[in-house]
Amino acid sequence: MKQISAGDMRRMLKLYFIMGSVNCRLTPAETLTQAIAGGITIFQFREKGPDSLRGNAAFDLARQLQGICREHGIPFIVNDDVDLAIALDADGIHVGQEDEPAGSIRQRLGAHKIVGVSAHSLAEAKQAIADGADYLGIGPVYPTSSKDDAQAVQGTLVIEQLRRSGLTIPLVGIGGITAGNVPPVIQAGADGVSVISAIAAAGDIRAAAQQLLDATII
Ligand code: TZP
Ligand code: MG
Repeated sequence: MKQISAGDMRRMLKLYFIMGSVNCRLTPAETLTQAIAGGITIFQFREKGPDSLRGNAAFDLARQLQGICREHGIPFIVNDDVDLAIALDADGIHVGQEDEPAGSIRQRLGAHKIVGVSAHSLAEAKQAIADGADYLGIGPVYPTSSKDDAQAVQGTLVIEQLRRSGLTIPLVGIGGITAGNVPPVIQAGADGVSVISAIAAAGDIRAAAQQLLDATII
């Protein structure tokens, strides 16, 4: 099977929902179901933090959420854990700079799985592309309380810099994104936005996702 096309990847990245059990107000399954009803286009399972599930409990939750994604044709991506992605036959993996390098992940997963990489500079972006990444996550664009070890807030500067440098790889902005601050991220050159709290912690999850998706159309 061949690598996903940039066009398909771009369409998938429009509204990228990320969460784990610690991010949810409702159950993760209910949260994901409502987010899908609201129009998310891809999902990442990110079970992280001091109170997160471990071992079998994390695996069982991942499998449950993958099942929901499959029912609705939503790509299911695993954060960090390549072994979990392989065990579940997930659609792909997302890694940061401190995780297994994308090149070795690509070799382990094969061409047809989605590989996403977090990048914070032009140099990191170029390296990820050379390693075979399908898309990049760029941020934090705005202040976020969902990631303890987040790097400095960068606004839309790095996204603009990557596009000005001629990089055409699909990319999403991440960090503190809400329906109200989406437009500058897309105008800077992102193909979509990636959010945790704006959906997972929303009072009306479905409406929140709908508003975010609408905001990406500029
Ligand atoms: N990477 C950079 S910022 C961030 C991650 C995982 C957290 C995004 O969460 P939120 O709640 O959308 O700011
Ligand atoms: Mg990571």
